[in-house]
Amino acid sequence: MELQSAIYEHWRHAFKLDPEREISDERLDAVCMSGTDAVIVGGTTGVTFDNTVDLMSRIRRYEVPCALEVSSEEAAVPGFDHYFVPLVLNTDRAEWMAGRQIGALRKFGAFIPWEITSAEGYLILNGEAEAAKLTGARASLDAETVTAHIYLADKLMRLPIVYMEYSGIFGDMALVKRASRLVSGARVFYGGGIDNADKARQAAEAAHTVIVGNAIYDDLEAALSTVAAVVEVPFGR
Ligand code: 1GP
Repeated sequence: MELQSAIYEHWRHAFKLDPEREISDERLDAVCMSGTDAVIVGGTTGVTFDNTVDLMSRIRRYEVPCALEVSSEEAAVPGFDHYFVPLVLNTDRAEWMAGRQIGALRKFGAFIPWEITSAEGYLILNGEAEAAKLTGARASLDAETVTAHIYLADKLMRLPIVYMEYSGIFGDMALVKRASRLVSGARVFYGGGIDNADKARQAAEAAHTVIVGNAIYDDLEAALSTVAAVVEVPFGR
């Protein structure tokens, strides 16, 4: 199976929408028509089959590629262009790295559209993020330990994506840039605290793919400005 041709290979910018949060048709229209490369549906808590189907069917009115980050087996909804399965790498709680995934695969493994499904090696680097609390992530890692996690994800496990997650705060771009230089096969996704064009530009210089979440709900105009900001930056390792 060839993962290199996966649709996310050329994504520079993506918006992440949380099925648990309300979004008006007007706002959703602005997000889907923004010129972003993709819309990712995902959230840490309160993601259900019903609210995921509902959001997917609304996004489906647009041409923008739409992916689901599957964080619970109940919310695995058919009909997306791509599926991401997060594996949290910096937690001691094995259930978040392989436990829950194994439980879901025991039941649904034979029915999963593998050609459009990819693992994401998550490094959760903001201890205050919901996802860090939920998974018990060890978020305060020094640069050497982050590097070791990148080796683990990219070289040993050959995961197609390393997701450096700072959700809620703007992260350490030097660290993200270093990760992007280290990887040989993986794409580095960056998400966290991007709420203006300048931060988007900095993230675009550091990561392959820049993901904007909260700003959609907090300041839509600023969120929309991140699309052009990211697209203008050529990514150079
Ligand atoms: C969340 O990485 C995304 O999973 C985006 O983070 O919500 O802070 O933009 P923000």
